[in-house]
Amino acid sequence: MIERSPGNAYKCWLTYRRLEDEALLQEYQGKFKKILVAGKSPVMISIREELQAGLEGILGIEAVIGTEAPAEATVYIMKTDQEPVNKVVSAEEINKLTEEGFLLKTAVLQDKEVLIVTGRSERGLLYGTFHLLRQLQMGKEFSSLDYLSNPGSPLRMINHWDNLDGSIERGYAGNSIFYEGNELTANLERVKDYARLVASLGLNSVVINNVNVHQEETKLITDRLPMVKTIADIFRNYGIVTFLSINFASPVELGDLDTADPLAEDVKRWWKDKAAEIYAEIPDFGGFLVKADSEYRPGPFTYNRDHADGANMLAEALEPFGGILIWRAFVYNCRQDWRDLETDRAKAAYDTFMPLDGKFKDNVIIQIKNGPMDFQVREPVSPLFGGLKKTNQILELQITQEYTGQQRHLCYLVPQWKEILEFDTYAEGKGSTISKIVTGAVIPQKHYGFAAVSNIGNDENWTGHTLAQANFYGYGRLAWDPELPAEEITEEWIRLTFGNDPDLLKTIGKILLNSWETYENYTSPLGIGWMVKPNHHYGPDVDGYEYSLWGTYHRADHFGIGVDRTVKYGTGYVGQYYPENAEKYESMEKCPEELLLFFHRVPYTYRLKSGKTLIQHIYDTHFEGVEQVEEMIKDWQGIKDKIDDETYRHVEERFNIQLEHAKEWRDVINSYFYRKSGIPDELNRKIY
Ligand code: GCV
Repeated sequence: MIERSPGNAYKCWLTYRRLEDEALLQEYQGKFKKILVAGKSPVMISIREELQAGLEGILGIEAVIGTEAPAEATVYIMKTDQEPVNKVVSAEEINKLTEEGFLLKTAVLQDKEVLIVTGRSERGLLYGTFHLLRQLQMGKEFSSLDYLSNPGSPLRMINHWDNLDGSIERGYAGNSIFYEGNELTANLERVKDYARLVASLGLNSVVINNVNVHQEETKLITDRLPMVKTIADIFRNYGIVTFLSINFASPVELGDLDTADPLAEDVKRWWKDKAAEIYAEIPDFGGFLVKADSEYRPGPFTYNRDHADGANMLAEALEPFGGILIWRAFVYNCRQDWRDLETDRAKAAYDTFMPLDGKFKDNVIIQIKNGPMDFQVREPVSPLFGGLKKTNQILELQITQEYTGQQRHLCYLVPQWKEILEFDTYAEGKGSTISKIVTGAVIPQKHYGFAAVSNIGNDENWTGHTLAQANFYGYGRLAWDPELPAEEITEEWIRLTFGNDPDLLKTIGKILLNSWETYENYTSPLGIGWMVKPNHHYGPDVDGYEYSLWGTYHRADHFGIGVDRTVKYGTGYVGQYYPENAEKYESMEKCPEELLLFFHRVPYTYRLKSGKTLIQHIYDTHFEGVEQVEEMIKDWQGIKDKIDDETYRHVEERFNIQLEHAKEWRDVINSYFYRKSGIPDELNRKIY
């Protein structure tokens, strides 16, 4: 049985377990005894602490780590311009390094072979150190090393939907790690551990409060600023920049003005003063994130102004301090009449923001959810990506599993994110993938990158379901390098979390990599989404959103199901894509089948490429999904002896819940469609 003492789930992928391979252990022990970490700044201290902990855990040694070269140092962690590393790093290598990148290489210094971790900035060194520890933990080769890595995007961000009372909107892993009862948590050690997890993945920005900014959170920019400062001080030591979500109506809600009109001079002045006050306390403050005119949040529409007016006013206040203003594109009419067949929520963001392309200041970024609706298990990619050509844009993903099983079900999202990243927008011809857009390679942008809604809470294991830690890990790795294959990320996570045993790699890898498809199979079919229970979004309720205000309809009747979004006959949403994609989506035959019901209204008797009718496909996938969960449980049972008891039991428990709830999904969905269509299952299975 593998040693993984109780409480290790807390350490996530930074468990720093002792290497199993004796020979390797001895070889490494020799190599990592004496280390130079050149510098005494807070980030360099973090590097030193991390190394100490990592080497003690992985190698069982207490390394000598000096700020000046200890005699016979074999590892040097210093910037490219520092002696003696500057002697062995070439100009070419330095040129290849971007501000936050790192280089790990073996070199000969004073006749000795040494390992160098270098970069242009302390952040680069921090990321290089975490990479080094990862390699050690995975038992990688350290001779003739020459590995240079730069992050693909400058902005690699986490958004917390934490409220000051300690609750988390769409949080499934306990309460906030930051706040309790409208005060800062007493457990700042945990905030530091969180910063370590974030930095270990190369993530560099965190928004510390919910985009729905209520009364208490509005005060974060005034009375409660000291709380922000405390968090920012911890984050800074790990190279993390702190951002706040703000309430657009703050000047009114805080009682200072009677308007929040973005063009009013006193409003502009108010925000400028606030920005100055924040930067006086937190000089490296990142900026604001804003949800405006969305789901009852205030915004510029109240004053007959547009979103460029709103965003630019705030951006101007932040500009003198180098701050950025992130403005969410999640704007739609959340009071739609379900009888209104013209309005299509999917079109809303594009319709709102396209006319404003080129009107935003260059420190404004539009944050766009991956799909046009809201983080469903499957959606097409938002046409705003690459649609906007003169506007900074970042991708917003959701790590927290709001619609994907709420961390009770396993739904590993890296494969979904990879599909999104590989989607070709054709914005500048073939190859204009999302991955290239978020790394600034398609459209000229000053700011680009990633944001994702956190799945972290104060549960011992951070994520509720221990295997959901892989989602946070996977997001971080993709934000660093969106080209990384899903399989590689998955393998890394398993090695770091559970060890290097090939059985574990194979079995947990299979479980994780199939879990998204499994979840999709037993929930809502072919891209239609929204068959969840309203409000809390857990469990099946096919018509839960059908006659409501939210613009989320499947339009099922006894002939068929789906929304016609074609240009020719439907809502016209398809026309928001570049022609190469529009042509595909417009046609029922060419439309990727996994999105068929998103784009088309399809009769139950329609034959899919598999030769099956739509109705038979719905029945089959739902039976299959449950069988896949059963198989997942068997696979997990097969590695019982290789997982510590606590983790084994915890995951098994969640899997059993998942199985019960998958059956519920299967039966509700199949019965619904059987009753609507009257068409029996060809295999005569039990449908109620
Ligand atoms: C933070 C969905 C969620 C809301 C969330 C909103 C958003 O509607 O259900 O909880 O609010 O998205 O992204 O702003």
